[in-house]
Amino acid sequence: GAPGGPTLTKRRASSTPTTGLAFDNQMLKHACICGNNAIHPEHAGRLQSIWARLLETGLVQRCDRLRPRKATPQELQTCHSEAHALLYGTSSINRHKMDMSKLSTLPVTTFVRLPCGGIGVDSDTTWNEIYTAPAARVAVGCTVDLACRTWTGDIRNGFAIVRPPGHHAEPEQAMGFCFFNSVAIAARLLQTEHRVHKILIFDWDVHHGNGTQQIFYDDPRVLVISIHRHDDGNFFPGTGNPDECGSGPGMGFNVNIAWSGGLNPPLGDAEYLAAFRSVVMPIAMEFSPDIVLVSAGFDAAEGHSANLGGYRVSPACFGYMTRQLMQIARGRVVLALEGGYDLPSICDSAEECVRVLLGDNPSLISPTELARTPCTNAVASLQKVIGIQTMHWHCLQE
Ligand code: 6DK
Ligand code: ZN
Repeated sequence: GAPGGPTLTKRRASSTPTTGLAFDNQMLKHACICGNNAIHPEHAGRLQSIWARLLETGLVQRCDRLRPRKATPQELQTCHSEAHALLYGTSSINRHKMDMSKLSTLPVTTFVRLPCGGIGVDSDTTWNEIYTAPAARVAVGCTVDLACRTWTGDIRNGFAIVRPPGHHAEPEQAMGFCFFNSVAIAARLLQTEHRVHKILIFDWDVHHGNGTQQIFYDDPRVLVISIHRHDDGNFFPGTGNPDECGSGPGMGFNVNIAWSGGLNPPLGDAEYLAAFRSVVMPIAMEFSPDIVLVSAGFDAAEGHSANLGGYRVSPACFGYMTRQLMQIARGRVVLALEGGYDLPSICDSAEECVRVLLGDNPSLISPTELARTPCTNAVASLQKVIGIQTMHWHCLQE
């Protein structure tokens, strides 16, 4: 059961649980010291504009806002090494308190000086000496609390409006704007603190969630399904081939829907709807999870340049995917923001997802997209993943 105490900042008079939202200003302070948003697309304006949209549309007022908190070192260490948790969970101003001997176990991770004048793990993953560590820990804490409160029934479902993102973060590797894998940590804590048996992690960010895949690769209790632009390994991070399907007891519990064929044509709703109908929903329903966690990046949305996505998934389609996932696990669905860089587009998509979580009627997918035949490359990608997964899932047979 839920531990007592006033964890929800605003308790509703009605006893019906509603959608939980998590957001905190601490996550806005993580920024490269160069201050140039044009070269660092994962910037605070993303969260600011989404939150402003949810406020001005009256959606925040209809939700329960969780009190944000920083994840503890113990929580971070459910998916990361002690050295990794210590290095990225500590501001440089608090370094003197850190046990440096722990860091010697970390393989060659040092910060580099970037051409822009800032500091980073790599040129994508910038590090602010003061503000990155608390921001990354708040992002994890928000995601964990929404997942646990959804599980206990305090809230019906939830959306963590967080940054920095997490799905590229591996046990000992920060990369691709990510330091800690928030969604993976939430899943591990559901397993250990709440004895949740079966968890589905669905990742619709346009980039493959390599960190999440790696963390649960041999675990049959966490089904990881990622749908991403792959282009035969030529799109970041390069992993996520459909033949990566799990190992040992986890064999068949990792599903990669990997689009290839570049941007001719750019993929859109028709392809994502086909993936949902033929792969995602059949496998998800056969697995029958107790809860669904979504790595909800919006960079497959229209408005993203070729290097950051190049696809044109509509806000209505993100709402549709959310609604579909609410059909399983008794509606226990928690979204956590990952990527998404075109501000108008990510605001539209996030707004639509919150409306669907609240139970409002979803926007209609355009009739053209509904009628369109998925492009040849996409059909081939779906056939490939079905061919590989068919031995693991009855629903895919014949
Ligand atoms: N770098 C993510 O969206 C992160 O999956 C994607 C990271 C892409 C790294 C390679 C890349 C650029 C591009 C343009 C300008 C600067 C750097 F983790 C998520 F945020 F979710 O395209
Ligand atoms: Zn992404």
